[in-house]
Amino acid sequence: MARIDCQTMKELLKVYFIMGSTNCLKNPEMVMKEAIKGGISLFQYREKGAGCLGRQEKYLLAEQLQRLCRTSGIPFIVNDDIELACEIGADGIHIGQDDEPAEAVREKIGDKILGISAHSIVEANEAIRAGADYLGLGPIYPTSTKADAKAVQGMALIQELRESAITIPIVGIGGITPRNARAVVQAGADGVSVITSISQAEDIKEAAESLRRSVTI
Ligand code: 3NM
Repeated sequence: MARIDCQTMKELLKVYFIMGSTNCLKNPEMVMKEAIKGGISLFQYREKGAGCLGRQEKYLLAEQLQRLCRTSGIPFIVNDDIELACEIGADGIHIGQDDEPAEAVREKIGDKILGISAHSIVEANEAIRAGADYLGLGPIYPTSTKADAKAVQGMALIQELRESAITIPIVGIGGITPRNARAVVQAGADGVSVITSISQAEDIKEAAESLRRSVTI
């Protein structure tokens, strides 16, 4: 398997749904099925926060969600947990700045997709050097989903990166909804990453569809 190409990565980032058991008001598998029907393009399993699952249940849920993704051809990314990603044969891993150094992660995962969160041009360039396939930039808007989120940065970093001719695939994250998603793509992101606006939507399928429409510009 070769590294994912830039254009394919950009397409996958369009509606990037992230979720773990603590983000759901309904059964996670039900949420996932509806999100898939609504047209999500990529999925990240992120089991974090108060009340999150222990190791064994986490593995079980990961495998269940991965199965649903596989049947629909949606790549399955794991947040942080390299061991889990490798053990279940995930399609990729997403890491933050406080996780294991990106070069070491790239070594371990070979050609799997590597996503890295960045909050400045310096972090973005380091991530690119370390072998990132895409960057997650945020929080774009206020969010209460991530307890240790950095200061809201709006579109500034996305615009700064694009003006400095950085072409790596970029996804915006943090407080993104169908109503404010278009601005993120207009600023230069290839897509939007969301937790709450899909996982806790009254109509999950419609929320995903609506995000898809918003980012199609
Ligand atoms: N990372 P919601 S913000 C997981 O800024 C995550 O890097 C962020 O959740 C960052 O869509 C965030 O519910 C939470 O706002 C996104």
